[in-house]
Amino acid sequence: MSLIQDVIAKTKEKDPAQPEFHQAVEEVLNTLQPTVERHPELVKAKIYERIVEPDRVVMFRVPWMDDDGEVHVNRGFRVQFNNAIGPYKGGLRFHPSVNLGIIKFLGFEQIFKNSLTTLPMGGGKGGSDFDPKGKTDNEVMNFCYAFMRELYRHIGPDTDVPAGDIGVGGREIGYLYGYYKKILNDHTGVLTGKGLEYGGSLIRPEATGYGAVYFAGEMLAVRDLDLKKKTAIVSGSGNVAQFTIEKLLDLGAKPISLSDSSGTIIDDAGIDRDKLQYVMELKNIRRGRIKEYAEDYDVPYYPDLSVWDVVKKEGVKGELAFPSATQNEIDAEHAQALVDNGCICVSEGANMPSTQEAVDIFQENKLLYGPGKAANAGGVSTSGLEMSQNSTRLSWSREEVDQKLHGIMKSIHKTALDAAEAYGDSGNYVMGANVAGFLKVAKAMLAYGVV
Ligand code: NDP
Ligand code: 2IT
Repeated sequence: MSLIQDVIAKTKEKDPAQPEFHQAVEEVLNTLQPTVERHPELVKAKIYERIVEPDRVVMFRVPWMDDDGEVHVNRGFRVQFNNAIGPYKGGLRFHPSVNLGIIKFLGFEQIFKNSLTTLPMGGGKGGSDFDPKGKTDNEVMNFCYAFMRELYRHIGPDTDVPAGDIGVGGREIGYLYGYYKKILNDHTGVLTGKGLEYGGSLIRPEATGYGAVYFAGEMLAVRDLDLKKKTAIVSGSGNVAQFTIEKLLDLGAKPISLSDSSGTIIDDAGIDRDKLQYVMELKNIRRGRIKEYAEDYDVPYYPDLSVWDVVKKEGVKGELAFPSATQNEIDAEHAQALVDNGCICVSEGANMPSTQEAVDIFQENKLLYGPGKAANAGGVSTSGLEMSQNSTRLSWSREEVDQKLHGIMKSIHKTALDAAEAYGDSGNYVMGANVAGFLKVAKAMLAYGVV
């Protein structure tokens, strides 16, 4: 058995109940064979065996009380995966589906994503199986305080800097940061995605969605194409989906879809700025369901179907796809439907939204396919810029941050393309992103010796 296959097999054997983590490890390692051949020093130092093992896993009990005085117990996680090139960095996800395997997959992906950003950040991820849906602000606050009551001892501005992910946005970061500051009496850059009044960065809320669109623009430019007048299929309706739509509108594309875990809307006339404003109010303030969009704008609503189910069922056409909800939302049949309906470019706002079979179909059909760890790296990149501003106690203008974000996305695109070329699979962004992200971390690990 080859080294790579051996590491994959052992990873599965050790933690058999972590399918998402296995999928992420397989996806990365299966592209790293050329590095095994060219870098015997990495093989000798057992870097491949070491990189799939987190530096540290923290799991904890989170007891909290709801508004009726009932006690609940959730589980909290922080996986500090690798800090070879900088402090652990990565989001917190609050969603009922969260378990150790999901946090490990996200933390593992984050190592390579953060390496690609050009900024000094290691990989980590955390979260809880807490479901913020249907909870009052007071209950969310109680939960965030209870979560931070344990997490605070494991993080720090030079140790580990969490941020948002699914179910963790500005409101949650405010409560988490407020409690950290209270108990430590430190006003420091320990979380990113903070409000502007207390150390946040302009453009951080926008960054993941904007970045995914910038990345699509870079991929299209390779074939002398651009975003103008292209129809874009977007999934989700949260932070990433909203700002993907905003940047698509800025650059002249036509977004036509949105979803949440209850269903999907398709708006053939296009989601314009007024409708986007409505969605932001609906989702961020009223915390309502996307079904209301269909009722208020008289467009079709598909209950219990994902955007990609609807693409398959109704033959929805669009040149661009921006999966921006969750992992494994696009399977092989969805991918084939996208190809059949004229899709030429997929830029992943979500983490691992396409199954391996779906990725194979995109690549066999020569789509421009930007994997999440490259395409959605704008979010964590801007978190890195927030850390820099906090360290220097300065804040940069919107234009400055946006320009840096755009520059980083261009650099990630070029780095991935160059590595794909150099390691023998020209145009393969998956392989290029994995190889480039891996080599930087691997060389740092090598420099430290066996530690
Ligand atoms: P939000 O919580 O703001 O929004 C998530 C959206 O996806 C909601 O519309 C939600 O619907 C939907 N969704 C979540 N889980 C599921 C599910 N299991 N099935 C169907 N729909 C689901 O999260 P974000 O927009 O921040 O995150 C979206 C994706 O982007 C995630 O994969 C995340 O890891 C990734 N990402 C986020 C970054 C960030 O900076 N926020 C950075 C890089 C990647 P509902 O409201 O019904 O739950
Ligand atoms: O998946 C991700 O990159 C994020 N959720 C953002 C992490 C961060 O630290 O900003």
